[in-house]
Amino acid sequence: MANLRFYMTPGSCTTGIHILLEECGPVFEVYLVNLMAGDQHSADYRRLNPKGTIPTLVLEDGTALTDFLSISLWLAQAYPQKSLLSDDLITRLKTIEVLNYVVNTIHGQGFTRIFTAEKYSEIPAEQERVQAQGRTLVSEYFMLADEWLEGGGYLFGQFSIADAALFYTEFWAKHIGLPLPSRCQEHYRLMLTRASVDQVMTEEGYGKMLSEIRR
Ligand SMILES: N[C@@H](CCC(=O)N[C@@H](CS)C(=O)NCC(=O)O)C(=O)O
Repeated sequence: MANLRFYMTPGSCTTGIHILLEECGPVFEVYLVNLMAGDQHSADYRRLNPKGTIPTLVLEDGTALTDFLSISLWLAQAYPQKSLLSDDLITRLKTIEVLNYVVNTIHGQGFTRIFTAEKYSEIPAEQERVQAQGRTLVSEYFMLADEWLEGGGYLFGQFSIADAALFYTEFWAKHIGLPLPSRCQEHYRLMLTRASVDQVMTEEGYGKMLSEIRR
């Protein structure tokens, strides 16, 4: 049977899926997608993922899953012993709600403005405004995540697919010097204590920075 094939870019949203893959432990092959070079637009990649986005996970039977939600739900189902998603229906649904918010709102509405302002305007002065708006939005969006972390620790008592998603956005905030609200900061630190996160950050080239990024 073929291995899983994981299409990723270090330091991108695929970091969250990379963490979940390490938590689950399957053998998988890594394919680096160089976004700056435009690999995501190549004909070969578009055949797998017509949206031209990462992550993509190709399953053993050749099925390509092409977004964070579907891949993380597949991993949670395929490795039930890892308890990445609660057995309780309402907690499951709430986990999916939060994950969706992180990926589509914090990332999709907020960070996308900061990292890809050129998609919003071709005019440099306007791009600066779009980035500033992105920073304001991300700060607002994190306030809601901070409320969800009221009890401290992980979002839903134990580590879940939503924590992996929240982590990559927290890492981005730290990376661009955007202050995290206190509970998100604690959640970020907690995530950095996990062996899978340590391994992934090292493999993705942030090993030398680990002491710095723990702050
Ligand atoms: N909703 C998508 C978002 C994925 C996404 O936007 N990924 C970014 C990288 S973090 C990307 O592929 N960008 C490609 C581009 O900007 O051309 C998902 O859940 O996977």
